[in-house]
Amino acid sequence: MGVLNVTPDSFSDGGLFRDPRRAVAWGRRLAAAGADILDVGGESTRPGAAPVSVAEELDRVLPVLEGLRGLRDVVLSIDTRKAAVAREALRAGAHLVNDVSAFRDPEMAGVVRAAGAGAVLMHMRGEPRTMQRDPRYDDVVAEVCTALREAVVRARAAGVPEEALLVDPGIGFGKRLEHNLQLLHRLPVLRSLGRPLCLGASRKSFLGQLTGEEVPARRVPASLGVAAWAVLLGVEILRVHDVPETRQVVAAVTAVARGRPSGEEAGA
Ligand code: HH2
Repeated sequence: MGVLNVTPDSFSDGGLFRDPRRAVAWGRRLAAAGADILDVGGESTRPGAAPVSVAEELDRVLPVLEGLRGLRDVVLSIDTRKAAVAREALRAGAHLVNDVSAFRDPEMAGVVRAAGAGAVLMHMRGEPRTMQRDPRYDDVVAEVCTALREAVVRARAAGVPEEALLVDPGIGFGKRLEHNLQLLHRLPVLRSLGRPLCLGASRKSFLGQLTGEEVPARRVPASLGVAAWAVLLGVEILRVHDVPETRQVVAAVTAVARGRPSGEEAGA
């Protein structure tokens, strides 16, 4: 999943793609570099980010989705917490709703159901503006797992089929360094949810804490290391800024884990 933020303030690519033509061109490049999904977002959810109105968010994302619809073999995802934004984005060609609040908007499940779309349910404790103010857990992995299990149950009760749902532990969303590391270390526990896993660790600040690298765009090596770890532990969707680099990692790591090149039968 390639990240395509059409925002002035995203932590890594903020301001790069305010012109929809540049955003569409970048989306095409990500797709050509091997992204299966393009995740278009019009609201930054970085710690401390200010909320954006529905009108402003739609103004940012609709021209980009319209410019990208029809790209062959690419799933278009809308990264939003607002049902009103998701509804219009699905009409404009999106197939998947990536909701960092896991359907807190009471109308979101209905919008996803009506469109027959897929959805990523991500764990976030609190709100972006305040979520990094001293988050605490007794057992972060168990608590994230329980919250995601409940989110899946609620979505199903609202009529969204289970097959349409993916889950994401929400690295950096209401979590300190040790929480992020525990979640990554114990990723297989999340497999008990029985849904495909999505993970967004790319360039995030915990990698800056670990490496001392303050510039997000220079955290690519650390991001790739985490991508390799996640693939080996069975994560199906990696949400990343650096698509060609991550593709290389996935190709190498999956072949080594398999012990043979792709396409060859076992024992060949
Ligand atoms: N992280 C961000 C945004 N959306 N969605 C999922 N499913 N998982 C994530 O970890 C995730 C996400 C934050 O990163 P980014 O979009 O690069 O920055 P910003 O929120 O500043 O726009």
